[in-house]
Amino acid sequence: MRSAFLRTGLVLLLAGIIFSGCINEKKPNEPVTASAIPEDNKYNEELIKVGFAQVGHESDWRIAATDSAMDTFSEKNGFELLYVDANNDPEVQVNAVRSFIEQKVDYIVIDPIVTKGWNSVMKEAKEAGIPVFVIDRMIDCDEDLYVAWFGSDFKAEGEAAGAWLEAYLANKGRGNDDINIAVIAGTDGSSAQIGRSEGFDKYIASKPNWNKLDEKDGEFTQSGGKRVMNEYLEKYDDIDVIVCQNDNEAWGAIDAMKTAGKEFGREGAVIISFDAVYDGLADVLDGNINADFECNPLSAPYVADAIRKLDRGEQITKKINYIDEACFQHEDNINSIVCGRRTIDMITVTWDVLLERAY
Ligand code: GYE
Repeated sequence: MRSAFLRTGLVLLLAGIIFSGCINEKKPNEPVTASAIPEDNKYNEELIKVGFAQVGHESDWRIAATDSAMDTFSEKNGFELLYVDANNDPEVQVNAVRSFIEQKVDYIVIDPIVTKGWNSVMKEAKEAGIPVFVIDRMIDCDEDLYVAWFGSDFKAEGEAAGAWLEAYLANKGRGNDDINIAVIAGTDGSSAQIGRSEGFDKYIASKPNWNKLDEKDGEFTQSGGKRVMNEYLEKYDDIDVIVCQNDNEAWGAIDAMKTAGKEFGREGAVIISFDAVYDGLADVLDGNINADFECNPLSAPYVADAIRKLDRGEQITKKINYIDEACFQHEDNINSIVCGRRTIDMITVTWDVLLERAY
């Protein structure tokens, strides 16, 4: 968290501190039972036992997603939550799912760090008769091994960023200039990285005057973003656009630019970001980030609804479920962008927009 705007977002700040306090207190890989109910408590038997294998705690987006899951799968909502923070380690995450199977949970929820490596454990869950839900990042396994997925269309986010950049540069009279683009990617092999890169690369491929200098993994963290940006500043003299695949990486890139005395955002190199968390949008309002493409972290309530349906014996018919998202800009100069068959309104960030932010 880095913006001065936080001072005004007191409620959010307090919530964040309380929450991140909770997260930091436990060891990353240790399974945690969210509801402290004694084993022999009769009420416990009526709770729906859910095991959630979370990616880690790498970003503000992730903290918001975990917060939402803790809130949703709470005892007061009728759940007992077994929670594992995999600390960005795919092996830990697969083992967490195995431990949920051993503990005979009623349902498993996975936010897969990377798309690959899931078939065996997913088959084990199926054989044990435990329904699995996938959220946020996508999984690469046989579709009948999970009930449904809820999350964002990452490729569409990348395409929206490309369409915005095209419109923005045209608006500035730079539509035919040579444009050097450096990308700070998210965790290599995660569907969020794969989709955002694919979507944006489509635009790069269609513009002969856009040149992608580099794309390196910043692991979706502020420190990763800073490290990669420092490498780019050493290597390339002329960077026109920096694409950061999440807000934390954008903050890291901004740190590196400031230290190097380089201008960015409204004053210099265009900065594009994804997630649009509260602090990210505060930087859009400030003009440090030029445009931010939302990714909604609040998918847990959709899973809870689906679990309740299954519990009542109803069917879940829709396998792939996309959550709606918006696109934000600093300058009030682009009304809408066209992406394939979609027309998307650009929202210019104001104080009102910022204060309405749920995460
Ligand atoms: O963009 C990033 C997080 O999977 C969409 O993971 C998510 C990404 C999000 O750490 O901030």
